Amino acid sequence: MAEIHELRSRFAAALSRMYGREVPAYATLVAVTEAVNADFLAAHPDSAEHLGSIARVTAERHGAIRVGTPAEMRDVTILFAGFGMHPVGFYDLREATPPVPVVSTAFRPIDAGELDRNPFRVFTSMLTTADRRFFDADLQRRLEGFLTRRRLFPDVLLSLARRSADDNGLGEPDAGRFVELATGVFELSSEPVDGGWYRELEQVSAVAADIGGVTSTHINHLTPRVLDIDDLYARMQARGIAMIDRIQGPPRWDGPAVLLRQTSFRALAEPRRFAEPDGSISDGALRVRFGEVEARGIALTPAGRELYDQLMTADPSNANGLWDGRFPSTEDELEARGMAYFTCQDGTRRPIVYEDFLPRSAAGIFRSNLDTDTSAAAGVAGAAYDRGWLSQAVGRDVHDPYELYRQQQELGQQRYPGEARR
Ligand code: OOG
Ligand code: NI
Repeated sequence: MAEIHELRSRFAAALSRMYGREVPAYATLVAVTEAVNADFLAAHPDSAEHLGSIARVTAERHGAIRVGTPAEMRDVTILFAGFGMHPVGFYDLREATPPVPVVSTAFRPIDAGELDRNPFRVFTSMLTTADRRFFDADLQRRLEGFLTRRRLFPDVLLSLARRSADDNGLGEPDAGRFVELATGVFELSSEPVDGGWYRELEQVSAVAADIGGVTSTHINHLTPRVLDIDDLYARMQARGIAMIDRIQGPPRWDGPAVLLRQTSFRALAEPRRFAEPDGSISDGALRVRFGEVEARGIALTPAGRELYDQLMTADPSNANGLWDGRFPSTEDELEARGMAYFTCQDGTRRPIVYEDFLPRSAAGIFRSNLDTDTSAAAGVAGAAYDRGWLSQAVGRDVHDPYELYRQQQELGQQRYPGEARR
């Protein structure tokens, strides 16, 4: 019997192997990440594992996929539940500048033990086809028609996933079959792309073409975790790999690592065949897949997050030094001001790692494989999507991340009474 966490580890490892084969720059990224982590561990043996064991950090990955409809989102929910990954958080990337016409959630383990065993997560976005600021009624109808006709996940895969979720794992050979089928659905298809349809969508929105212009989905990046992202960024550039122009998230500073810092390399053009309106097949290229790397810090409470958001608006790279003096510069101060979550382990205070994403960074990362931005029509009402709507759509409660961190903190305090606070 392979338990659910073992299935999740095998799934993450299989995706990483597949992606390394297909996107060589990703294999380089993983190799450089491992080198940076080894050097960091050697230089800081006492603190390197403060935010997670080196074993966890080495295996840690997140991926991203994009789907087109609530029904596809529901199937994704069933599939990932089979790996012990559940929807957490709601991200509305339509609010970013420039906007991205999707709403998103992250599928991940939700309890501390499962996160420790393997924290694999997948950022999952759904195209907002009903939003008139991006899609007129005719295009909405044709897009939804196209999307309803495709099937991303075979029934046999979804029934294995249901069984795994019910029984907390699968016996062999079903376990192997489940991991193999699940990995296969996220492989890039070699089917010719309908050129006319793809280009029509691209005119309106490159994201719409990426999602709704093809009959399958694919993993569009995988992200290893690094202990020093500034060092990683410099080493990748030194190897001649074109990175996006900055590291997203909190600025580099001497205080505690909070939330999430991320950066990526741009997607490279990959050969793709196109079926043309006259029936011919032509050779072309699409820039679909990229690589990303991230450094994770402490999870902030709503109060901490509010201060973080204020500072990010006022002084995103700490160029004016606004962070110094205003944002807590030690874990003691974070705890005293109620701005971050902590738990207790063997009688000592341990920070709770941020397991989620940041909408502003996500919108920036999203554009790593898009050549053009989408603009929202002015003076047109948008479609309402929120966490409640998404819960309805997927038939499952989409968890509130703050609630999960708070529970994790309380559990720690119960296990080590009186030692949660120093
Ligand atoms: C998702 C981008 C968001 C992150 O790490 O913030 C993301 C996408 O490009 O589909 O993965
Ligand atoms: Ni990502």
